[in-house]
Amino acid sequence: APNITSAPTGVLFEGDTIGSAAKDPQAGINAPEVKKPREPYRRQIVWRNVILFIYLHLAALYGAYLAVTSAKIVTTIFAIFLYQISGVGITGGAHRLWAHRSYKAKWPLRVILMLCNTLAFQNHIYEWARDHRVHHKFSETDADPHNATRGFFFSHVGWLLVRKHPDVKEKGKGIDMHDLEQDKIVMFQKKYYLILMPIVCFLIPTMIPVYLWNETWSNAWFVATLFRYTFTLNMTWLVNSAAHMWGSQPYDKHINPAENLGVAIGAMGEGWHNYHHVFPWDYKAAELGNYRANFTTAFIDFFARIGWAYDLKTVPVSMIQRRVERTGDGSHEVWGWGDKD
Ligand code: ST9
Ligand code: ZN
Ligand code: ZN
Repeated sequence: APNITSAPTGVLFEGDTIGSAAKDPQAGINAPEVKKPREPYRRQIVWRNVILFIYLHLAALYGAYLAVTSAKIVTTIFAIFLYQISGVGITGGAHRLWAHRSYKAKWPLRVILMLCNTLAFQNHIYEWARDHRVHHKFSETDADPHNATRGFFFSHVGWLLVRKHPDVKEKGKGIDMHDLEQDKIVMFQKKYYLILMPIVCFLIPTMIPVYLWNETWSNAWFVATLFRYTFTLNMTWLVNSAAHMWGSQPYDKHINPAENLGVAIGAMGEGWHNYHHVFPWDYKAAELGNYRANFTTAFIDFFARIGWAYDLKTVPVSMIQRRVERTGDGSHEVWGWGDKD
């Protein structure tokens, strides 16, 4: 007879279970289904990622050194330019357009954003947006992929070096992704990501300096490609780490995300993170529309002017005001209510 053990009560169970009936062909069809107690969460390091990220950061340091000692100035300018446009592929694309649907974009703009996004190599849009929706819905819990309550390192990069907490996958299942499944450009990128990403993020940025202005392969690889890529990654990660720890909370003092000017500058407008967690559907990802450290908003506004971006969503001032008064930490500038927007 199959050895059926009854699990102690009060333990968590795995959703789909491999009961003894499934494992043991001899088990009678009437054998009660046995649920296996879920293993307690144990951090599982992915060494491949640890090694790749160590290489990347050492190479980026070397790239920074080459940028000041031997690279042509145009190569450094090119690297900064790539940081900006790949940044927009994340902020204006994966984040504000696809993860939050805070505005709509016609297909030519979506193609541009998809290519800029591929240049940033932060996983394909579908995966990025799924993780990000889970991050907002289950913020600062085990289901949050970069749960900031696990510390600066984990929320910055550590979460990319270990297997995800089972809650991320479990709760993430409930996230509705059908809107992105309907977007042909997103699904195209997803399908061909392993071909597109190496070409757009690594190959072309290395070849352009060599063939267009006779840069050395080494300077092109370390400055325009690896330094630029690693720098952009870190600016992005600061939103998850620094902006979930340091700054003021004018809109909601009960949550960790904060208003952080430094992060806003480096992340092209994504450092106004207290506001963003309270009003995630605002296409500005910030209260003020005056481009204060918010290049992404200027970018979207430009495309709105030529009609490629439309249905830009914002929040009525009165709604912000009520929220500031109810849950803010008191740091909001009270003057100026009159001239918002
Ligand atoms: C990178 C991403 O850097 C950075 C994102 C930052 C986000 C910032 C947000 C802040 C706001 C915006 C600010 C923008 C600022 C920009 C400034 C620019 C200047 N839901 O992942 P797997 C399930 S990437 C539902 O393999 P493991 C699912 O079934 C850097 N389900 O888990 C999945 O299968 P499939 C480059 C989920 O094995 C299955 O689990 N990339 C969810 O635990 C397995 O998923 C890398 O380094 C979910 N959320 O591995 C790669 N998640 O996908 C790093 C999972 O087929 N990643 N499931 O449906 C990896 O190697 C692995 O993911 C892992 C975990 C080792 C971390
Ligand atoms: Zn956040
Ligand atoms: Zn967001």
